Order: sequence, then structure tokens, then C-alpha cells
Amino acid sequence: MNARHDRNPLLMPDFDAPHWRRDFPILQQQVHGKPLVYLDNAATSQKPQAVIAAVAGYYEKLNANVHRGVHQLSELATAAYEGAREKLRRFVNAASLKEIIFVRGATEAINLVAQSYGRGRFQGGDEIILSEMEHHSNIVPWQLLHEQMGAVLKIVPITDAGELEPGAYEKLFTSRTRLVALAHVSNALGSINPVKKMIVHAHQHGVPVLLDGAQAVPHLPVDVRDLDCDFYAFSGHKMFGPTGIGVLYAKEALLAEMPPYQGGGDMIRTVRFTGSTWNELPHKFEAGTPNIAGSIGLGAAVDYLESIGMLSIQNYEQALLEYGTQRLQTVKNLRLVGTARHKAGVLSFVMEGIHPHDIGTIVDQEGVAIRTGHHCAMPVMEHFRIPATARASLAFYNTREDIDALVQALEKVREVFR
Ligand code: 7TS
Repeated sequence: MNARHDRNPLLMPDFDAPHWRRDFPILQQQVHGKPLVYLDNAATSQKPQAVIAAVAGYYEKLNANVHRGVHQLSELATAAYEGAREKLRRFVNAASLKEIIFVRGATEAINLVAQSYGRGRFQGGDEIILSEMEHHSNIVPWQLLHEQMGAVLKIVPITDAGELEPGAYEKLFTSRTRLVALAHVSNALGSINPVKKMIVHAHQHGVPVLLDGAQAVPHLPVDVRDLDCDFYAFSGHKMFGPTGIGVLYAKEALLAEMPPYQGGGDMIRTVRFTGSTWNELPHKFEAGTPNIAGSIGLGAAVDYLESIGMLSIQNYEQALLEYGTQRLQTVKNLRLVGTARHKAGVLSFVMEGIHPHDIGTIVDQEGVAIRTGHHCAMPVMEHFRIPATARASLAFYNTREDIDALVQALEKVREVFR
């Protein structure tokens, strides 16, 4: 984290957000007759022209099924699909292409690990450590496992600042602990968890760690080898790529031992009615025709992000978050929910006496798009004893003017409810 920009929001890093914003056609439009201020990036991010062109270009010039044909289009489509895998490998610094599994998104990645890694290997009473700040997609797959084979969920509580309770994680380890599954960055609070340290601790107990990186990969440099995580799940649509595509990174040694998650074409080597054998990694985990266009689009998103630089993005968003935090604190009767020391660009808040849905509806009339609700993190809401929050979530194309527009719209909210 850049300490200088961390503390003084007036010192914005040298980053030309308006320049990058021009690459996003959707951000050029108006809603309700006002310029669109898009602050719902944690739900999904917008797509640059380069990604849109890559997807369209695939359908215009390359469309064919992959790993099947000897004809030219099929060979070109396969090369583009596998080329995208290499881009993703490089982006998160995985050791091998075998470790990059294309999936539908973070949700499918986590379900894959629960069913393929957990279901056959865990026994009744085996324990999985999660935290109170998980997205439902890193809770419910483990609850399904609880129902299927009696796995027990152990939960690291959070503080009122939205940090993991100090010391609580370490105390949860027992001889039955089999897996840690943890958000790298919380979508509801923005907290960045000290995952590297936590991974070291888990490994000392011989326990593998899955990180839910859905909110980390679009906002900070992620190096899976430096983290030494065992599984890392993320979604393309939150990192300026298409919907319906994401990645499960997993260490090759683990994937080699795991049974297939789904059966079908492409994941097999031989099929006989007496039994089948599996294709090599990563194809063993990619049954059926994959999301070819999505993968190619995601590869283009990676190229685009690399052309900006993840470190620059992180520094800029950090400064913007600091600015947003200070500006929101000037709004009367507004309380931020999630004030961890290490945060990514998420500003969750409540306003006294006003339901978050009313906040969302009124600011929308001003052209400002935010999300309201429980953000698929109901246990977080329960912790703070609130039904919902309003949430502004940042991307590198947002500016201080966007934050100012939000603050101005919130003053409208206050006027309506005066
Ligand atoms: N994990 C985290 C931390 C998330 O924020 C989300 C989606 C997911 C997993 C699931 O990702 P998916 O792409 O598979 O759906 N989070 C949000 C959100 O904050 N608002 O809408 C979706």
C-alpha cells in the first residue's frame, strides 16, 4: 500500500482516470438525463472497447469448437482459447497452465473445490474454517458439504471495524481442520484480509487454503505463488471481462489428485461402458464446450489491465477510497460500515432513519448507480444488526467528481427525508 496516498486524499497519484474511462462505451451515456456515475463495480464492472471487440471478433472471425477439429477455424479458436489461459496464468503468476481452470466464475470455482476436493476426502466431523465476512458463495457450498457428509464449519468472527477478530483464527485450528476458505477482500466491507500470514499459519498445521479473490483480482496485484495459496477463485466480470467466465487456480499436485467435478466431452481420454479415463490437466475439469468467447474476452481484459498496471490501479483506488471516506463522513447522519485499516475501494454505509433501498433509488435519479441490500453477505449484516447497507464500490475509471456526485445525491436524499 502506498502510505503517502493512503493518508492524504489530496495527493492523488499521477493517474489519468478520465483517459481510461473513455475506453468504456457504456460510461459515456446518461441515465435519467444525468451523466452516468457508475459506483457498483463490486457487483460487476464495465467492459472496455478492447474486451467488447475481442468477443465480437471471435464470433466474426474465429467461431468454432475447441480441441476438436482439424479445420482451420477450430485450430484458430483453440489457439485463442488456450492463449487466453496463458494470459491468465501470467496475470496471477501460476506456475503452470495446468493450474488454470476456466469456470463460470468465483461461485463455480468454490463449488468445484467443495465437491471435488472436499466431498471425497473429508469425513464427518472434519472442519472447515471460514470467516464471518464471507460472500454467500463461500459459505453455501460448504454448508452443502455439511449436509452431504457432515463437515463442520468454524467461523472467524469480525470486529466492528470489519477486521478479523485478532487471535481468533489461530484458535480455531484442531486436529480435524481440513481446509481454510477465506475472502481475500470482502465485498460488503472492503476489508483486505492478512491472507499471506494466515496461509503460513494454516500450512504449519498442514491445512490447505482457498482464497476467494473475486474482489481482489480487479483491484490489486495478485501473485498466487507469492501468496502460496492452494486454491484461488475469481470472476471475469468483476475484472472488466465478460460474464459467465472465471478462473479456479489450484496447485497442480492437488488438482492431479482430485476427481472430475463434472463429466462430459473434452474432460475424458477414453470412454467405454466399463469405465472412462480422464483427460490431462486442466481439461479434466472443463467438461463440455467451454465459454470460448468469454475466455478470449477475459484474456483481452487481462491485456488491458496490464497496459494500465495493477500497482498503478491499486495506488489510485487507494487514494480515491481515502477521498471518498473523508467526503462521506461530511454527510450528516451517515455511518460507514467497514472501517478496516486495510481496505479496497468499497464504501458501505447507512443513514439514520433512511432505508438503504430509498437511498439507492433516490441517488439513481441523480444518475448515480450504487448497490443496496445485504450484498450476499447476510452474516455481515447480522453482525452489525442492520438489514442492508448502501454500497459505493470503486474502479480505476472512477474519479473524485464521481464521489462528489454521490455526496451531492446523498444531500438530496437527506432533503427528501427531512
Ligand atoms: N466472492 C465475493 C467476495 C464476491 O464479491 C462475489 C460477488 C462472489 C464471490 C461471487 O461471484 P460470482 O461472479 O460467481 O457471482 N459479489 C457481488 C457483489 O458484491 N454484488 O453483486 C455480486
